[in-house]
Amino acid sequence: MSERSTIFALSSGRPPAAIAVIRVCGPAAQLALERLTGRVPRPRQAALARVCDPASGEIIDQALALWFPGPHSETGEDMAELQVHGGPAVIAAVLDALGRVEDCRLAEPGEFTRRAFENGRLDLTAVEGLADLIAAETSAQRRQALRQLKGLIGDRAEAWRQKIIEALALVEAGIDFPDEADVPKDLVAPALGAAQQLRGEIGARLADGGCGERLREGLAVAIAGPPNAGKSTLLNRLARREAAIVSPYPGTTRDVIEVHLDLGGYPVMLIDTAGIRDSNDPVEQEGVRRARERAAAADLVLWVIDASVSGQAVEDFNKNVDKSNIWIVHNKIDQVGDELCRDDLSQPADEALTTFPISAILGTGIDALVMALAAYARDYFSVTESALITRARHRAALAATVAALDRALREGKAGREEVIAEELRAAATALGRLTGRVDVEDILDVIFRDFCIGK
Ligand SMILES: Nc1nc2c(ncn2[C@@H]2O[C@H](COP(=O)(O)OP(=O)(O)OP(=O)(O)O)[C@@H](O)[C@H]2O)c(=O)[nH]1
Ligand SMILES: [Mg+2]
Repeated sequence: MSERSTIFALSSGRPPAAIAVIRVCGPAAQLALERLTGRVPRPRQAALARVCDPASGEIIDQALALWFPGPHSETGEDMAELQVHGGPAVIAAVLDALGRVEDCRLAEPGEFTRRAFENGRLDLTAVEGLADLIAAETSAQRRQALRQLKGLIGDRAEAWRQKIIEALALVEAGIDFPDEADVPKDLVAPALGAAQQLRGEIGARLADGGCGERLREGLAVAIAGPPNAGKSTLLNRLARREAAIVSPYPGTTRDVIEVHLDLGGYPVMLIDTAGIRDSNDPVEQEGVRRARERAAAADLVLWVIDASVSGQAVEDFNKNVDKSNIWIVHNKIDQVGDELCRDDLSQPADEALTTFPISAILGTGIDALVMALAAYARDYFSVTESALITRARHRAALAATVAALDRALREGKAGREEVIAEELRAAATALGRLTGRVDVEDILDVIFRDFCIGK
């Protein structure tokens, strides 16, 4: 530990701001405080401090200084914090002065959190929860991230791992006493019983429809339909900004355009796509291919048709899509007479389809559509409060655990203890990877790289 360098960084947001928080972590944190402020405040108590350049003695700023001696700090190491005035020149001068203290250097992205992980203050799922909390854009995302940070999946995985290790110990005890004929069977049966129960528990968690991951990324709502129906106008209206180009020429949108929305506290990713039609233009063809692909993969499709043009049908882009996941949006109702509009909408071609009459240009009917979308998101996410899995990484680790438990169970009571033990060990290792207890060096860089500097 003594060889460790001391890191520092601006931990608060982009300057200028009223206050900027600069954190220092590592063995030389105390020295850095002494050099810059002349003293070390009492642990965990804010103290007024004059921050000076150690070389020239020039006063840089009047600040608040805090001292968190390890191991009872966020990272588990000695930490100092300076709350200075948030101007770029003040921050630059303090960082420059810190850089001249022996063994101190600027932190890499996520390096504070990485130290907290290495010192056992956070497990890997909590680290991911922390990253999600910083990135959370809606209240539902914030709640999910906080649950994960506080150990919802990490603690559960660790408890499962302990049970597997207990089962493994039973089987291994059986292997150690091969001469006493009765012992192994007596030990293996309860071990397999425990494995069976765990397999059921973890399997149930895997069968959650992926809503935890969806909450991180947002519910995918694709806007699709024939060219010129007003899809991009609708996207802009819902996003309340000009995110997509609108023009009177059919075939305007080519690329897929994504906009993140907060609908009643739930995250929705709205996807505008190219108008679907046959075309000779290779660029448009590619746009149409992507449009079909995104619509087929979306949770909900808003199929937009021009109400002033008759005979526009809904494309059967995916036979597996549930009808309730396609809503028909009759746009441009400002262009049709009252009567025609009412006739059209009271007799939808397919009774099973939900329809919304709107004018994307005037905003007519948009409130009803937004309310329906918010209700859809709320229903979709109503089960997420109990969702454990928020990332593909978690899903893969739990699936590997279940697969290993299945192999152990297949071996059965009459099976070879060595094989059962081996599979139980594999199950425990898969769970250990989830929380970062075993050989995860390869994924650490990937996880911490997503953090900002100063966290
Ligand atoms: N009158 C009227 N015109 C609209 C309405 N919504 C869109 N438009 C017009 O319809 C034309 C096409 O609109 P876009 O939003 O570009 O249509 P699109 O479906 O995205 O078209 P592509 O990207 O080519 O597939 C533009 O001239 C819009 O101004 C509406 O509610 N009423
Ligand atoms: Mg468009």
